[in-house]
Amino acid sequence: MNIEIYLAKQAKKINKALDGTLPKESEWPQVLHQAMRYSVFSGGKRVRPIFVLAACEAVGGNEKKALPAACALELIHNYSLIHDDLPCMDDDDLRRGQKTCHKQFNEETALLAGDALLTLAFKALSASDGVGNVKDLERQITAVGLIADAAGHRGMVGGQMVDLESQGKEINLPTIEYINTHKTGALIAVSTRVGAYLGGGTPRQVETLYRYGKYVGLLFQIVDDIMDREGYASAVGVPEARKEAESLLLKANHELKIFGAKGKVLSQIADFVLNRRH
Ligand code: GRG
Repeated sequence: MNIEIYLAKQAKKINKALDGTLPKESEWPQVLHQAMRYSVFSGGKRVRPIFVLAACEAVGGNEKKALPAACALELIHNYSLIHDDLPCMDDDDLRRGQKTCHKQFNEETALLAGDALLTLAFKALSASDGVGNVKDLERQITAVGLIADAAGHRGMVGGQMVDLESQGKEINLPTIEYINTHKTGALIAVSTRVGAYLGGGTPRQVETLYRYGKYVGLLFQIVDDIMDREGYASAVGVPEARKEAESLLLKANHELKIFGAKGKVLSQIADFVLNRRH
């Protein structure tokens, strides 16, 4: 299977589900809904939802059960990008090659669009269409908690806080690792974790794919740092960062062994993350 074709097909499916989840632009207050849609449909790669669906597939699960969580992870990711771009954070004018939300609309609207996307993520997680029975419902409720943990103060928001506190200071490697595993890594790791869990995976399968997700999440951030000559790559140097990335890829692929042929897609996605150019 050609991985690029697979990724494009999955992204299309996720975009369709996101379109059905997001409010229509014509709904009042229009400007809020326009800002939410403007940011979500500005060309993201859909990495996190693709991981959710691929992990579900690896455990032989029904994709329908994981699709609401896939959308939720992408909505949370987009809220984080909108807030990250605000003047009080990174103060960026461009995101994905187009105006950031607060530049296209205004700061107040961007702040609220981010808030609304985060809230909508949890509404999406409560969707009942993927639920077949009480056991599915139990898994769905547990997944809400896992995603909240990954997105919140012990996850992405915590990582962002430490990143902010570290600005302009010399930071040590453990702090960089904390930032990487929390700010970016937590959402990616929870993607494979809940994908496997909602797909009906056994505890061993879920834990294994969670470890895979942690390795790939770190790999994703290190590759990003190498491209931008920032964070980990600037602390240890590009050759060392590249070596670490390759070692993470091996560790991630090692975790997939128990899945045999069913782990092939996840292995190809990990290769793609290492070799990506944007
Ligand atoms: C403001 C609460 C809050 C959190 C912000 C994730 C994050 C925390 C900030 C993003 C900053 C950043 C550019 C990190 C580098 C790695 C990264 C997460 C890149 C963006 O993710 P992609 O490549 O983006 O998946 P697309 O555009 O494809 O969706």
